[in-house]
Amino acid sequence: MKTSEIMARLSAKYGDQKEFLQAVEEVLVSIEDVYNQHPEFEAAKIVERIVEPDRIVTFRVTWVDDEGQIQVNTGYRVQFNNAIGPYKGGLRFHPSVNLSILKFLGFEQTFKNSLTTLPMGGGKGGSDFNPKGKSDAEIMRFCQAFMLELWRNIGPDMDVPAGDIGVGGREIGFLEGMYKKLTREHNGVLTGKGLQYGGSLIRPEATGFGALYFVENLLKEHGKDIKGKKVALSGFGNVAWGAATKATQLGAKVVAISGPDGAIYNPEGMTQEKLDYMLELRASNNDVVAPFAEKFPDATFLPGKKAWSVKCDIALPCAFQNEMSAADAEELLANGTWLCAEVSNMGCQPGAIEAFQKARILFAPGKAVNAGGVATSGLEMSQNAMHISWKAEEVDQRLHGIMDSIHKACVQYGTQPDGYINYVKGANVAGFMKVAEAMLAQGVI
Ligand code: 2IT
Repeated sequence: MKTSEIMARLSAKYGDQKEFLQAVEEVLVSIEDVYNQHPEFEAAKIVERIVEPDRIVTFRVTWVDDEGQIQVNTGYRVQFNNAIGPYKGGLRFHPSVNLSILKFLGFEQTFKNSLTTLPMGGGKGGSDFNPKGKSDAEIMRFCQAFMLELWRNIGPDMDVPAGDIGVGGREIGFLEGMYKKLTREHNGVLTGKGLQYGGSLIRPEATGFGALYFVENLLKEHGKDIKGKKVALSGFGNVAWGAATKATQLGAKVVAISGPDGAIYNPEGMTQEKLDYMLELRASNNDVVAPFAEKFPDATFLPGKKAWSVKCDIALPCAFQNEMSAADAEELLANGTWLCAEVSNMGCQPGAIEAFQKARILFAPGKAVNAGGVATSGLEMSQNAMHISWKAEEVDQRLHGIMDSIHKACVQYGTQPDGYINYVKGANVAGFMKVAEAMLAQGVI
């Protein structure tokens, strides 16, 4: 297998799918030499097969807004690969959603889910619907219309969607309600459900908590400790909140957070009141962090700035794909940052990763760092299948164990001859091997 040849073929076919091509190239570059030591992979055309989703479902979503106007959106479900378990992955509701983004996310999800140690395949879906400024009733009608089409394609042993950007507990509730109405089955077909109807404790916190458990492992591996370290993070959604909460609990100081309108310089770190306010801001649906500085006088609003302009030890992008550019990375490096852990999916542009790796600082990719979210979804599936619910401590302990094993797998497959751990390579190779071997075992399908 030659990455350049596969990429040339994919570019000719999907030239406009920039994010998808970016995600594929990152994985292929990492796995190329290991792959070529396995002639059985080459003979079975594993790479050619793994870069094509099993199938893509596209549908029209028609709904009526509060003014009585008919609105039309596009819905998708990309069922990428089910070699190791049912398709599993979130739904994203955001105006930027298109096939390139959902294919990149579904592709990443396949390897991420493989890393979790749980039997889950990869999928992703969503819509170009923009939840910003919509009333609860509009959100409900949209979710119902979306499920009216999606329901035939999902099932607890077939495909289990969850949340992603723009889809949280409220949306999962409306989606579950319509699924139940249509099928008359309450079977755990979605994860991220409310606790009253089959949800798992710790699921809302899991992505951010898991990321910090991964960071703890990474620091320990390098003889370091998180206590007293300065953390900068982006985003003020559920994931950023979970990361800020756990970082603070572990003794780090979250000195910067950023949203679309600018950054907050927060030299005193977080308090419970500030963490709660992060959630409040998010619920307001206004997409701004500026009010944070008005409410807390020890914090300063830096209009139009990113969190990366604040001096920190650890950078945690928690917002969106490609949110960190090479220039951002250079700014962090110049300020002495020595660890960057991607919490968002593909949060760093290739130039940023290159800059971090060239500077030999610690860098870990999203598919390893943020896998705690989907792993806890997997634990929600297990609880639903057994018709039981575990205590928070039990879920947290399992999440901890899973993040430990993901870190271990990265070290096993990513340690370079000079001792530097290439976590990108480690995560990609470890995630790939399991899926490839499962595909091989299952024949030509
Ligand atoms: O990117 C992700 O891993 C998620 N949005 C969570 C997916 C899930 O099925 O919980």
